[in-house]
Amino acid sequence: MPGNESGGGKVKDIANWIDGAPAPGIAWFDKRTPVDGSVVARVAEAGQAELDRAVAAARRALAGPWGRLPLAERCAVLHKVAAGIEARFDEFLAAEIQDTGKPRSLASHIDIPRGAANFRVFADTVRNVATECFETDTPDGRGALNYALRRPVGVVGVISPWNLPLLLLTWKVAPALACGNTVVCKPSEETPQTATLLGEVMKEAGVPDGVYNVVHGYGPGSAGEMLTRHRDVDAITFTGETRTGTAIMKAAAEGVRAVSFELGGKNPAIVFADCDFDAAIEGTMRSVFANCGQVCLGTERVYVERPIFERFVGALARAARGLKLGPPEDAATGMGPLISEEHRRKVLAYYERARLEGATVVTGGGVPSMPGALAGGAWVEPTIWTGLADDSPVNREEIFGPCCHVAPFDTEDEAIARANDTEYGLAAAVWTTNLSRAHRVSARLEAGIVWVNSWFLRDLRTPFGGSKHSGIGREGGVHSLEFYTELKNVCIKL
Ligand code: NAD
Ligand code: 6OD
Repeated sequence: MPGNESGGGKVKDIANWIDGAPAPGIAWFDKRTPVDGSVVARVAEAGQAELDRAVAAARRALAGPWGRLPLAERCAVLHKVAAGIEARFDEFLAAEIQDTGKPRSLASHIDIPRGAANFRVFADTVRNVATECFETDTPDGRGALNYALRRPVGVVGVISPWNLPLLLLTWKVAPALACGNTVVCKPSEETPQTATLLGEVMKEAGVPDGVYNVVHGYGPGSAGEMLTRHRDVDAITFTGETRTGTAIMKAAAEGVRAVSFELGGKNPAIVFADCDFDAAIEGTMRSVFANCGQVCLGTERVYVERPIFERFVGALARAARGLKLGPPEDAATGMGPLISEEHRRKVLAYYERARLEGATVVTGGGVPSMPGALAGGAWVEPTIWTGLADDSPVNREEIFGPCCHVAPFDTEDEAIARANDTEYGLAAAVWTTNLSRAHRVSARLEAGIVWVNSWFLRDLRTPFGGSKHSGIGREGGVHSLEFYTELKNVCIKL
């Protein structure tokens, strides 16, 4: 990406957030917006000293003000955090849009509202969960009571990616805090802004200093890796690539720290001939192209029952060609750029690979011609292929771009077998009007979530996570408590 400087706008300084205040780092790194490649912020990179300070502050707050706050008050403060995000909605929106380049319509309907919703849901969840109690027989006949108490795990390291920055950060921070933990967060280097802004909101809402800390920087050899190796961090929750999860798991093994992982996917959509055709096209458009294809739940593999295959491919391609690429603020924009020039190189390598393997490029396959300053951005064309083998890397590896391969199938068994033939197991979409088939297929798909006649329809009380290489554990609703609390058994002899 050309080295535009600021694109005429003001370059902000984004600090770490440690012990309730902005904190400098050991160096500054540039954040460029993928819309036109211009520098929009200088970000303070945390070193070991900043990390030590953040972890120490989190440890103090755990034993002190946060740990001693009654549950009802803790939950009330988290409701204030949700209200605080809403009060500064436009600032969060502007920061998220600048960091990611995503359309305003998307960020204002999903990313920022979910930031607030995550705090409300988990504040309410922890207040309404009971633990078990057993009446135990004893030889003297007086008996005993065995009951369980939930206690916070301690200082939690939160490492988050760039695709839905505030949504995915708060999806971890909210349950962690609701359960009484304190956190040190390492947001993606690509999307630093909203994490620091959230620090200000925490302070305004009355969250004690040290409960929420942010260290900025990169992964290996930088703040990310330092956080995973820090001996005073009790547990690590991570969303990102499977390869990164493997590295983090190795680091967490030192010190026997628990991990919760939400990792990559290569998710299938299965479209049966009995589907509501228009709904399937609309849903598949979203599951392939929303957020420029940078959603872990996106369906890069689409299997369509043969009788409607040609019609489906034609309709999907027409809709994809109708997507307007443009700046985030433009109401007509249907798709923004990829997150960075580096990520564009990765996605374009798959576009080239598909071409070399002889795919039929139904639409897209390249770089669009963008006007003016936008030419410096990380744009790619929405792309649809047919004709590749199931074992092509294009069909096996997560591309994380606005693209899918569409293949015909003949039987239900075949569709399920091909959908499951992947090392990942995060999500799947099924399009059918046959209720029995919907149940049957959902039960057999190897995925953490199966959407039938929908996609990314979320209820935050449900278990969320991936099987196989797509993750470890489940978060969401009461399931988050399984990671963010330790159960303690108390046995009282009567
Ligand atoms: P990434 O793994 O490259 O980075 C995620 C975070 O980890 C960043 O903050 C990064 O700085 C940090 N990091 C990188 N290497 C590290 C290391 N060795 N030690 C500690 N921290 C390290 O992922 P990304 O490119 O930011 O995000 C895209 C990926 O995330 C995709 O694979 C996508 O499928 C996945 N994802 C999964 C879910 C889910 O719920 N399963 C949700 C969103 C994204
Ligand atoms: O909706 C959620 O809670 C969630 N974790 C979504 C993940 C999206 C992945 O890109």
